[in-house]
Amino acid sequence: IRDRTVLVTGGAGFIGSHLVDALVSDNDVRVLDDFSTGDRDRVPDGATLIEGDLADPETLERAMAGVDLVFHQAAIVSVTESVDDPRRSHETNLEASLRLLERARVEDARVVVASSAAIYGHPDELPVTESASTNPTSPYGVQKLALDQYTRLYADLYGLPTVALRYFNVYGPRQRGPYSGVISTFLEQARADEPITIEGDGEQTRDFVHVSDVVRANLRAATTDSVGSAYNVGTGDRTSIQSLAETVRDAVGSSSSIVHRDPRPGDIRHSGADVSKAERELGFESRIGLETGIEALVDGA
Ligand code: UD2
Repeated sequence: IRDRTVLVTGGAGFIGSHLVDALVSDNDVRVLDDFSTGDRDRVPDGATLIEGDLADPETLERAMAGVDLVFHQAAIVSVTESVDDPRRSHETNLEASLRLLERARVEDARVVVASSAAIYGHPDELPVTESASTNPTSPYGVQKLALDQYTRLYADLYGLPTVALRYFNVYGPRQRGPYSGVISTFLEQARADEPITIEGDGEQTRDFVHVSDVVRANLRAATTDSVGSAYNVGTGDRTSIQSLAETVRDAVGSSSSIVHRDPRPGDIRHSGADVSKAERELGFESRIGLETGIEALVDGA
């Protein structure tokens, strides 16, 4: 992608900032972020920063003025927070997002939206295809499901070029904070030679996809002719949390023990993407396997 005016909402966050890095040299990039979880240092000099809340209509309008393309990554990503305060996360994750889609109509901009595997809830079958039933188990999942559906509907009803990307478990550099995901937690524990804490028996599985692959999926979605669709973004491989704990410990060369705590209430047992639709229609395939990705993390920061 070149010579476009691009808005990345949540552009100072984990996934958004990697996207900004991929775009900034060839495009006019705007970052909209309120730094609630994002980091100021991640906004490169070449990008224009719009500091503010996505849920503030004036800020949104300013950020959207004249854009060709939007990567909508901003959200309250904590599932727990959404359970504690459904209306607050609804406001950002759904209401503000809907306003963003409305502004995109005005600007005639393409929108690529961050959807989530959370929309599937406990999957009926594995791997999960895009046509699987959707039974989210959290307000966060309900909000992402509604956003995912609105994204399609805006293509159907108004001809807006939209794509929804249903992220599975994304990991990579810059992921941190209290709700940042099991890989960053295990990595921290292993580095400190503290016990690695598995919730439950560790036999639960996830599809871990590296953030650089997620960036490539977004770039594909920005140019595809297959608009009005949703795509799983994962690797197609599932890894148990037990085996993840061992892989992280070995990669770090840590003397951490691996301990078990109570299972997380409502935890999804197994999650894994069927990625054939993304392969077929977006030409997207993940490139970084879990061990490679973890080794890179260990060698990195
Ligand atoms: C992921 C997404 C979430 C939502 C959800 C949908 C991340 C960070 N979160 O949540 O946004 O889309 O999928 O289902 O990608 N675990 C441990 N020890 C720890 C931390 C976690 O054993 O210290 C386990 C946890 O119980 C779970 C697994 O690791 O079984 C993954 O946990 P997570 O919080 O990284 O991600 P998940 O799948 O709950």
